[in-house]
Amino acid sequence: MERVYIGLGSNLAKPIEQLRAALAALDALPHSRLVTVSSFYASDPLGPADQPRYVNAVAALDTSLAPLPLLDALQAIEQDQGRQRKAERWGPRTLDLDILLFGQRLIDEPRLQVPHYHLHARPFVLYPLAEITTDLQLADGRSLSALLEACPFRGIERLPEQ
Ligand code: A4P
Ligand code: MG
Repeated sequence: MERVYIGLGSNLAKPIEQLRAALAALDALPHSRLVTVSSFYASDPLGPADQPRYVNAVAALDTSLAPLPLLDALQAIEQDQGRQRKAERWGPRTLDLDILLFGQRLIDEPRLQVPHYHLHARPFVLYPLAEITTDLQLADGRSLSALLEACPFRGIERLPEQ
């Protein structure tokens, strides 16, 4: 089993329910076990400003799936929850599931880059990740605490227990 961190995000069609449904689907994945989930956070949209705020969270999953089969499974969950892929970058979506970290792997394939390329710039990823880990070192040598220091807690808000 390897420990994988997955970022969840939604800003359409009842985001909190979208995240809850996604967590149930993650828990039901074969060869996998959902270990922990962070609090849910409301966050200002990154990208086009004319879209609703997001709800974000990070989940820890232990899995023996290989990276690409896991990506396929995550994309199937996104599709099941009505995700429509549009040309607009960073536009609104019912559900986005990103592989943030996959054990200590460095992956650079056409369909998958891990660690997630933009994790360092996203408070709605770093702060929930910090909530469910301690002393996290990324496979590329960066430490989560250094990334947090460079990324202020701004534009996000921890939601009360769901
Ligand atoms: N892909 C490559 N690496 C990965 C990875 N580590 N995890 C590829 C998941 N997918 C990965 O993603 C496009 C392709 O990225 C996939 O087919 C996969 O092969 P997508 O989900 O189809 O498209 P996207 O999500 O619109 O593109 P992108 O650039 O990945 O967007 P992001 O980075 O996911 O950003 N604001 C707030 N507040 N909260 C958010 O959660 N999310 C986004 C989307 C924009 N603004 C946001 C939020
Ligand atoms: Mg994505």
